[in-house]
Amino acid sequence: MAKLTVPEFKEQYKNMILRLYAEDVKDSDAHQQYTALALWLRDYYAPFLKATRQHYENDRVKEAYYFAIEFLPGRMLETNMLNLGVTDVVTTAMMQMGLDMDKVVDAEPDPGLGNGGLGRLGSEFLDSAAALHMPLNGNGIRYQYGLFRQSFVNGYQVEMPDDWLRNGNAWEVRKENRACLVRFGGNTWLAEDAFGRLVPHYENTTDVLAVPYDTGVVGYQNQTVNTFRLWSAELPTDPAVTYTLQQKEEVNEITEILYPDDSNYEGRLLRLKQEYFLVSAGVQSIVRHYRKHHRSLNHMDATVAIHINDTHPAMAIPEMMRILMDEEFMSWDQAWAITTKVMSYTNHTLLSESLETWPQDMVAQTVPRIYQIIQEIDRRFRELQTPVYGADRVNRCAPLGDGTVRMAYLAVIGSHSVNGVAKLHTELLEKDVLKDLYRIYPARFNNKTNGITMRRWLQIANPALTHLLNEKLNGDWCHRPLDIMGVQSFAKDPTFLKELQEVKHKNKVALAKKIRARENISVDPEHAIFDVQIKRLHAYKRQLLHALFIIDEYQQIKAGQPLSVPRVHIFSAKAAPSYYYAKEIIKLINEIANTVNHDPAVGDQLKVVFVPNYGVSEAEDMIPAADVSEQISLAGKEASGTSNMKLMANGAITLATMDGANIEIADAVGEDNIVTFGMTVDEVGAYTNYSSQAIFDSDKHLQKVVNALIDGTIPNITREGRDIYNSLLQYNDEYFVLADYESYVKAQDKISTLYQDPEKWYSMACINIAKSGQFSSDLTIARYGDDIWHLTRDQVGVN
Ligand code: GPQ
Repeated sequence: MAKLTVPEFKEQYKNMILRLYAEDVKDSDAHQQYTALALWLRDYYAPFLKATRQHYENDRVKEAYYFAIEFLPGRMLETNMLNLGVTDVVTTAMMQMGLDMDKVVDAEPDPGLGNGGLGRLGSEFLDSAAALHMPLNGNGIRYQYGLFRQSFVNGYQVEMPDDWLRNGNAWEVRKENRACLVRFGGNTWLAEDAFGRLVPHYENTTDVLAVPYDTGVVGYQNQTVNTFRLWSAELPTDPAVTYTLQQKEEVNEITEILYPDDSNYEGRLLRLKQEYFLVSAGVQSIVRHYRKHHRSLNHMDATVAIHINDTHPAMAIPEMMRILMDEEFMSWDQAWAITTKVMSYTNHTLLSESLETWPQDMVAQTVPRIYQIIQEIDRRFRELQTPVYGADRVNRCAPLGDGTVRMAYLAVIGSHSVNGVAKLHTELLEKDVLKDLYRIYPARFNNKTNGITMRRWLQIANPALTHLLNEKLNGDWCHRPLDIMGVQSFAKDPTFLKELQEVKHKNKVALAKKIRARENISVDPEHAIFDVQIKRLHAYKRQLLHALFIIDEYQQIKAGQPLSVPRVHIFSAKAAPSYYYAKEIIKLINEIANTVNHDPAVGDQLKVVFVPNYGVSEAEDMIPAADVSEQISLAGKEASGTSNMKLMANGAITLATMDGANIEIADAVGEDNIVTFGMTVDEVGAYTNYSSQAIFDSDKHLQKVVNALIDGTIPNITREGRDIYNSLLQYNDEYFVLADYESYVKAQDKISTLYQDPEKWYSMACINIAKSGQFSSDLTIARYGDDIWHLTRDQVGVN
């Protein structure tokens, strides 16, 4: 293709604005400018999308489908321009036309179709797969309302609906011709047909039309464009079928909202319907597509892989069995052999409250045929395994138990591969959460440590650092992430370290400006450490530990001892609307901020900012400006974490417990380039008689800090302060905040000391950047493709 020129682009863009809005560019507003640019980009990659699709089909390339109830794609305008290699031409042309590119970028809604790390990981994987020319498709739900928009009123979280589709979505294409029917409820029974085959009969079902909306996933400058498909629930168009008003509502609500709960299982009927809706539509469309090119389904695993991202889509297993048996007339054994070869599963948690278990009667009523199949999976599992492993073990890990369907067990039994998301996490799955199934199927278990896409987190979010890396590195680090390692040779080069410091400074100035404009808080980018904790608000992630330390610093200042280095503590986090305790922590931090930021005795020494409405775009603003990355979960609770990797790649120093992927970060950078503290998993496990009260009683300093929750030091937290105080003392501090406090303070002191030696600090930052390449999701997804799905792909440096 001939290289696009600035005049050509201007011409085409003006035409696009004219066709869409019958206006001149100069009269258009930012949203129109954004939409026209997005549609122009869509036109631009359409031939690549078509060619990619044709290549996969004509060459019978094996394709994988990543099923997930959440995705967090982030804004797509800038990444698509980058990936199509048109950023320079477009930005130059837009500037020449007098348009403000920042406003155009900001006009794009950030699709909040996920809660946090789980959804974001899915989107990073799609980006990386396309970059490697790997045939991976996304399959999810097109929620009409994304994750709530968060604001604060009097320090309390307020949730507002996220009507992200209000102005349409320029990237998606509705494909009504690819719709499927999904059946819910009613009765089902098996009866012989004219050929003597047992086939299911249905009565009184509610049928829902699943309509797909497809978005292109543009590969990095490689002409690959994969498909990201989101399903929307609608009323079927068959005029013979009538629906009551209530049924109509029931259909429409299936894809209306995303459940705003992160890592917390809630057994609500609507969620169960969402899960089945996603898998039924997805599996049906995969089988239908496969059928176009193949006579028999016997070798489906040679060209199809289905990935179950956490247990939410685990009903893909019985749904595949249903289609193969009921519609393709296969025997159970034939169908099971194919299903288990096609399916694979990732677990993302160690928390017992996140493990899905659906009441059996709810499943039986909502998806009766699927329930029958799960019963048969359970029966056969018990029959086969009890003689070998004994009734006790088999009872503990069968799909049905305690009146529930145990989704994680179903997922393991019906898949050929089960992976955790960090080394420690996989080990703990094998040793603890899934130990009985590990005993039965050891070969299925494997680790795939999470990763991040350097395109969004460096090339888009941090142009200054990208520029510096481009200048210093000979290799093509954008295609070969491990080549970032090359900057390590500058770790002792004072000129480079100065340049790195200037990059960080520039990013801190930019963030300070945004914080000033949006939150009306002045922070000092010149002298202060930007200490950042951004992630969902969860007791196990211990934002409280960080908050207590701020109280500690405040008390120190009030006692007349200035801090050795000024600090800006930056938080950003949404709490599930029903998570009372997490919301109390938000209120606490906001009131600490209020007190500290307005106390003249404090001045610029200490500032606290809680950036509202955390999402992908907010992360892109904060991560490049961070000096310190707070990864302080209680050891054994965070499966992996991924903000730890993004912050490291941007030169922040990690302040961490030995949890999740922090351990692998520590191994990569070495102990001199990370600050770790706190109990290890083994120490937590061995701590059988923990008494937070005893720790409190023996530590005067800690008493003063914790008492600030209830003694009026922080105003306006009478109720919250008391509840949090009680959680720490009366309820024995479930997440060992007090046990780790002293070691956390020491670690923070170490941070302050290190920061005062800029050469040392930026040398550490340099090593962190250098070692971040191994956490590229390009490498991670290549491993999924090689070990689990067996896909073809382009090379991605060494792996
Ligand atoms: N994670 Cl089970 C979520 O974001 N939501 C969930 O519902 C579950 C897990 C996270 C997990 O907490 C992080 O440690 C991981 O880094 C992330 O998934 C991606 O694997």
